[in-house]
Amino acid sequence: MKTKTIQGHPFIEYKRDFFSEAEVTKFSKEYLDFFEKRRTVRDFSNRPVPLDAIENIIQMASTAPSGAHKQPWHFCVVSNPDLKKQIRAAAEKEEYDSYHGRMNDEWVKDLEPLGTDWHKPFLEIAPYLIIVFKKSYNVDNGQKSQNYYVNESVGIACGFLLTAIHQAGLVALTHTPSPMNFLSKLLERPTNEKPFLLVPVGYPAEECYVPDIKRKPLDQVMDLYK
Ligand code: IYR
Repeated sequence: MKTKTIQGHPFIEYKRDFFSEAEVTKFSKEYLDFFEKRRTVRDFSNRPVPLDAIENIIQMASTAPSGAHKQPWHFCVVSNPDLKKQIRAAAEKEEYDSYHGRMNDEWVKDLEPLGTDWHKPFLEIAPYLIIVFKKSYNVDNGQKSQNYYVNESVGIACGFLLTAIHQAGLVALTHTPSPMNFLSKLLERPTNEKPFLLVPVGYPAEECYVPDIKRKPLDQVMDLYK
């Protein structure tokens, strides 16, 4: 393996397998078709999922790029039924308030096609809840250090997480209970960590329904500047 030194730091040569233009087009289309099948799911099965799979999925999420390679994320994996019950109760309390006055009329109307309300049974039914925390800064041996582009970095890691879940043959929900600070308390997280996203993961229920909604076509999400 070829190596060199830049600004006093070691670099290693990086090579990828070469794919032709035809292969690149074919692979990207296959990937598109596969990800067109991803749906956000609210009807979960309680069927067990191997912990190994969850660990692989989180390791995959942790391959995401991040500001100055600080990897400013932490993933809490909850399978304990009592803890899931407490998380559900706290989330439903916040969501009840959100649906009864905290969200404005336009917001509530925009959610109607998704069929959501303040009830969150999936928080107890899904075998695993992955709670993603962002680390606004680090504390190592009492020493504080900075992180950079934390929201961008953790957002990308969550994208990788959802990708890995779909690849594994499982389903997920990007749940956004608001406010989320009850998660810091229940999971006893340090003050440099803030909850970012709650992702129930599992198999879909045998009878699982998703809203009949369409994604924007390419011409509505892309402009080409040639
Ligand atoms: N946090 C609420 C409302 C909600 C918000 C978004 I953005 C959604 O895509 C769906 C629901 C809830 O989780 O029910």
